[in-house]
Amino acid sequence: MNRLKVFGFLVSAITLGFIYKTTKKQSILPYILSSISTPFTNTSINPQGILKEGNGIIFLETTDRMEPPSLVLCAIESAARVYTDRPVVFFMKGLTDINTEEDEKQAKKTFPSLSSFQNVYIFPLRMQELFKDTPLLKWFLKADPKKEKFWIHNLSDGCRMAMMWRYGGFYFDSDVISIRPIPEINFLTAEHDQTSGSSVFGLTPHHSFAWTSLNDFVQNYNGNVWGNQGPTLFTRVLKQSCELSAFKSLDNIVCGNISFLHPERIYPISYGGWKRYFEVWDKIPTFDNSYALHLWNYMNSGEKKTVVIGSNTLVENLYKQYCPSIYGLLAENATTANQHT
Ligand SMILES: *[C@@H]1O[C@H](CO)[C@@H](O)[C@H](O)[C@H]1NC(C)=O
Ligand SMILES: *[C@@H]1O[C@H](CO)[C@@H](O)[C@H](O)[C@H]1NC(C)=O
Ligand SMILES: *[C@@H]1O[C@H](CO)[C@@H](O)[C@H](O)[C@H]1NC(C)=O
Ligand SMILES: CC(=O)N[C@H]1CO[C@H](CO)[C@@H](O)[C@@H]1O
Repeated sequence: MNRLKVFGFLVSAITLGFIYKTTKKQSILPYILSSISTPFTNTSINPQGILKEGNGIIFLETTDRMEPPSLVLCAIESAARVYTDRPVVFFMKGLTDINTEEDEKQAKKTFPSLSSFQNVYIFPLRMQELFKDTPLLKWFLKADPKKEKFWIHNLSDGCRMAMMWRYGGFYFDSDVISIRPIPEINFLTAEHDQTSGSSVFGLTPHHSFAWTSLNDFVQNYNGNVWGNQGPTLFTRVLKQSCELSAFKSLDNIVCGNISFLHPERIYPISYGGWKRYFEVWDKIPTFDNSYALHLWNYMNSGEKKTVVIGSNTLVENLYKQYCPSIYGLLAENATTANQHT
C-alpha cells in the first residue's frame, strides 16, 4: 500500500515537472495553476446573498456604458472606504453574467481602482428581474424607450426605488462622494427646506415608503416633466406621512420612522453652485457637517467639467482625500501623457 503511494507520488511529481518544463516557455503554467484552483473559486455568488443583511450600499449604471467616468469610480471607492463593514454593490446594465466568485474577480479586474476592495461587488442590472412582483413591471414592459424624453432618468428613478424595496440599505447616485458614515437607517435627504433629493437615501428592506413610492411612480408617471419621478416623487410621498416644517438647526426632521436630513448633510453646495466643485478655493472646506457630497453631475452634462490633475480645484482635493486609488491612476496617466509631449 505504502509503496503504491510512493509510486503514485513519484509519477505525479515527474508529470508535473514535465508539464512545467514543456510549458515554461509559453508560460501556460499560470493557466494550469488557475484551472487547478478553479473549484475553490467556483462558489456561486448573487446579489440576494451579498445584500441579505439589508445594509448594502447600492450604485446603479442604467445605460449600457461599461467604462464609467472617473467620478463614478471615485463615488464607489469613497463608499467602500467609508463603509468598510458593508457590501458596496455596483449594478451595471451592460454586464452579462456574474454567477461565481471567479466571474466576480474577473469583472473587478476591469476596474483596477476597485479590485483591491473586498467589500466591492459588481453585478448585472437585470431590470425585468428587479421589477418582478412590483408595480413597475407592467410600466416597464409597456414603455417605449425611443419615445421617452427622459427615459434613462425615469428608469433610473424606478430602479433605485425597486432596489431599496427588494434589498434595503443605502442608495447613492454615482456622483456622490462619501466622506463619513451616515448614522441613520431609514432616511431621506433634503435638498432644501421641504424638498427631498433622490440622490441619497436609505431604507430597510420592504419599507412601506418604498412600496408607496413604487405605486405613486406608476400612477403619476409623467416622463415629460424633469424630476417628476425623482425629487418630486420623494417629496410627495414623504408629505403624505407628515407635515414638513422648515429646518431650524442641523437636526433631522422626524417623519414617522423616517429621518429627513438637513441639506448640509449631502448638499452643502446646492445645485446652483455646482461649479464651485471645479474651482480653486482659498481654503479647502472640511465639510464637517456633511456625510457625503453630491456633485450635481447632471448640471455638468453640458460643460462636462472633469477633475484635472494638478489644478488644485476642490474636486481634485476631494479625489486625493476620498478616492486616492482612482486619483493615483489618473495622476499616473497624466504623468505619462506629459512625458510624451
Ligand atoms: C461551476 O459552477 C457552475 C454552476 O454554478 C457549474 O455549472 C460548473 O460546472 C462549475 N464548474 C466547475 C469547473 O466546477
Ligand atoms: C414605518 O412606518 C409605517 C407607518 O408610517 C409602517 O407602516 C411601517 O411598517 C414602518 N416601517 C418600519 C420598518 O418600521
Ligand atoms: C490610463 O490610460 C490608459 C491608456 O490610455 C487607459 O486605458 C486607462 O483607462 C487610463 N486610466 C484612467 C484611470 O483613466
Ligand atoms: C410609459 C410612460 O408613461 N412613459 C412616459 C415617459 O416619458 C415620456 C416622455 O418623455 C412620456 O411621454 C411617457 O408618457
